[in-house]
Amino acid sequence: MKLNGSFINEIASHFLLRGDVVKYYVSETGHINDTFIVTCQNQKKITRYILQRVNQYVFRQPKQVISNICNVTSYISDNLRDQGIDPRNKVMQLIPSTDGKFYYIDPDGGFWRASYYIENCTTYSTGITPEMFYKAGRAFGDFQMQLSDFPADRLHETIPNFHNTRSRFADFKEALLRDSEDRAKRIRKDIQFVTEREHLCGYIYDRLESGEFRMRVTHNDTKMDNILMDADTGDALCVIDLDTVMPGSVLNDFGDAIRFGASSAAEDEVDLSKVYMRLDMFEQFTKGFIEGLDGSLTEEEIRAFPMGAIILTFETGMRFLTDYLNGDVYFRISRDRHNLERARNQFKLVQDMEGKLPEMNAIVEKYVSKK
Ligand code: GN1
Ligand code: MG
Repeated sequence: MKLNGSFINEIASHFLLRGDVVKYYVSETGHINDTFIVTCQNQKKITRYILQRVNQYVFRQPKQVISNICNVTSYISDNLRDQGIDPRNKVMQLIPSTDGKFYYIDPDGGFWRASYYIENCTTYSTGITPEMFYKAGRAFGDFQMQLSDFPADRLHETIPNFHNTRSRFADFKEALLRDSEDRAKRIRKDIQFVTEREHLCGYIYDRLESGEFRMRVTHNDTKMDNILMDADTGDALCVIDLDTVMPGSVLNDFGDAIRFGASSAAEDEVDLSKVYMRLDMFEQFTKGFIEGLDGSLTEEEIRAFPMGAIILTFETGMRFLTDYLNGDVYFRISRDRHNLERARNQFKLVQDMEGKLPEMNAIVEKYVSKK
């Protein structure tokens, strides 16, 4: 079905929104779900909302995603209220549907949800300053802290083995073996880059299994554009995109944030001479993240931050390459070789981080004693 104005109106009418839709636009950030920012008017009052169609190829059990979000957001909101803090604008809030659920399934089977749009905020993919990145570190650290006592058994695993790098490697090998689009012959070097690094794949999971790293409740998608920053003060207000909140290692959140935010270039920059990791950004995020986690990190976890950054970047590059081999079925692309370009960009970053490992280690060592 075509997603035109009247269709969006129809979807909106199934949620308890104030007023009628007067306009909407499509948000281009995010590679997975379809996102619409809709403006509603009730007499003179204007309210904006986010309508999202959940990608059901990626999220096979979308109701479980909704259940996780409701659990997590109400838990954090209650805690904030207990501390005398108003949770509005600090925690994302789903809006009920007219039949008392938090989702609506359209006649084509499309799975929709609605939430408030937090006004006067900006998200950043590029142009991030070290100061902003420090604030993002605090916000992601703080987010994890707020969930430190959350009963993990109440969470569904919305995407099984999401950050299990070993299982991501197995997916890559399977895609390579199938080579359904006959693309492998063009990317021998990229394939070699991945296979040479198979030994990295167990780094985080082995330590989680042995108990060396604590199993925590983590966000798992800590891209900089998943934080709303106050447009006036630049303060980090609210962590969004809670679709993948699941048990995991602290390194998932640390590493993914560095992969995206400490890179000198966008995730799909094709001029690889522009792609490297900025140590000043690495340091600022590390500082903020450790402060946000407020003494709950172990020395082993902090010392593993640099490897976490390398592994999460490697894993993401491998996921892009896997999707390229599979014919671009997972990540949304806007040009033919987009996933291949993204993969090469991530591999360039991995290489650069490998070279900067001693400097990264020296930075985290400074903070081990301050934790
Ligand atoms: C996807 O939806 P978005 O763009 O925030 C992906 C992340 C990747 C990221 C790479 C559910 O996140 O895991 O790191 O793209 N989300 C899912 O940009 O797979
Ligand atoms: Mg996401």
